[in-house]
Order: sequence, then C-alpha cells, then structure tokens
Amino acid sequence: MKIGCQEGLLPGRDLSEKFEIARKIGFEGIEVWGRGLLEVPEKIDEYKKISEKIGIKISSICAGYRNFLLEAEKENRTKAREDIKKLLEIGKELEVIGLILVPIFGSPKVPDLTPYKNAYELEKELLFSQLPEIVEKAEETKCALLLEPLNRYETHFLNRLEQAVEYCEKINSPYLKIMADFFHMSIEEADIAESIERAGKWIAHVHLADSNRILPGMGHTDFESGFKALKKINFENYMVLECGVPEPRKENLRKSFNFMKNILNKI
Ligand code: LER
Ligand code: MN
Repeated sequence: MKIGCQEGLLPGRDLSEKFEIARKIGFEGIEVWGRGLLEVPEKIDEYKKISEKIGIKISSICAGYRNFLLEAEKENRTKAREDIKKLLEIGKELEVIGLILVPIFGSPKVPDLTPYKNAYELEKELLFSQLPEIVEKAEETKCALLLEPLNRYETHFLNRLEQAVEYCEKINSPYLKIMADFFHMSIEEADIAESIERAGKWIAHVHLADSNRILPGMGHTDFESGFKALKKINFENYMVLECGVPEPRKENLRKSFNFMKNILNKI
C-alpha cells in the first residue's frame, strides 16, 4: 500500500517545492484536482515534468468535471460526460490510476415521479444508462472511474461502499472501481473493516482523514483495523490524504505519515 497526498494539502511556494516536500516526507503519489487540468491545459505538461524530475507519481485525479451525471437537464449531463471523458484522456497522459467520480452532491435534482418511479429509482437508472459510454472511455485510456460514496450530509445518493459495489458488479469492468474514503466511511459504515472486506476487489483507491477530517492520528478512527482489512483484500494502490492539515503543516504531515507507516509496518 502506498501513501499519497492531495496537492492542495502540501505547503510550498510552487509545484516543485510542494512535490519536493512530499517526496522528503515519504509520500509516493500526489492526487491532483481535475478542474485545474481542464481549465489550464498547460498544467498537464507541468505536472508531468515536475513529477518526473522529483520522482513522485501523480496517483489520481479528483473530480473537476462540470455538473453531475444525475442532473435533471440533458445539457448538464452531457457536459458532465464530456468533461469526464476529457479528464480520462488527461489521466492517461499523467498515467494515473483513475478519476474520482461522485454521481451527484446534495439532494435529488430529478423529479419524484411516483407512483411511476421515485427520484432514487430514476437516478439509479440514469446512472446505469450513462456508465457504458464513460466506462468505454476508461477502458480505452486505462484510467479507471472511481465511484466515491460520500456521507449523508454531502450526498443522498451513494453513501456506503455496498451501494457502489452494485454498479461495479453489474457493469463488471476492471475500469469501474470504488474509492473508499475513511472520513465518509466513519460516518456511514457500521464497521469500516467489514465493509472494506465485503467490497473487496472493487476498491482501487482510498482517501484518508481521521474522524474529524483532519490528519490521521488526530482523531478517533481505528486505522489499524481498516488497514488490516485493506491488506486482507490485497489492496496495493494509493491511500491519499484528503483532510485538513493544522499548522505547522510540514511537521504535522510528517507526524501523520509516520503514524500511518508505523501501522503499516506492524500489520
Ligand atoms: C468530498 O467530501 C470528497 O471526499 C471528495 O473526495 C469528492 O470529490
Ligand atoms: Mn474523498
């Protein structure tokens, strides 16, 4: 298992300095924000060069597409799919493992059509109807789509890993996987370790944050049992920090990195 960090968490005046700090702490990958890559395409080359020069990989792309797949308006869904496909192409260039995909934030945007179908039933079908097109692109680019369940205060739609497994099993592609976020899991899963084991081979990426969404080691989440479960399912990809970093940032990132490494070394 490799430990990574989102770019935005790293101190440093520019990209080179941020990557250098990450490398010195021991991080093996950096997750970048998709919006910046779409808006400033020159960034793609910059990331490539710096990552090669410093010797640290870009692990993944975090969202960044316009709109969502589960919007009520057709044009908005089309824009979302277009951006997702562009980001998968960028992911291929950056050789990341995948693009994080949240189908919808907040409450349903489609109408409740009961007694025909309620909003949730419509959303599920809407997602299934759009997945083949973007999964095909994911297969072509070898950049996986990583479905991310979020806690109930951020989305009503995918909250637990088992809900994301349903899409992975039905589509059954090595490029439609799940990203498991310890912060959301600590709110929504009855038992994080058990849920990880049940989702098993579908988990391809992990976000790390403690119970209070600051650095691991600064809250009360039991990382040891979660990491053991990841080991049991033979998870070998990145676990990337996505959390608040109290000052002094460099020292606290190092402390948290060592906290996680110690757990990994003893399990
Ligand atoms: C949002 O809370 C989150 O966890 C992100 O990874 C989604 O883009
Ligand atoms: Mn996350």
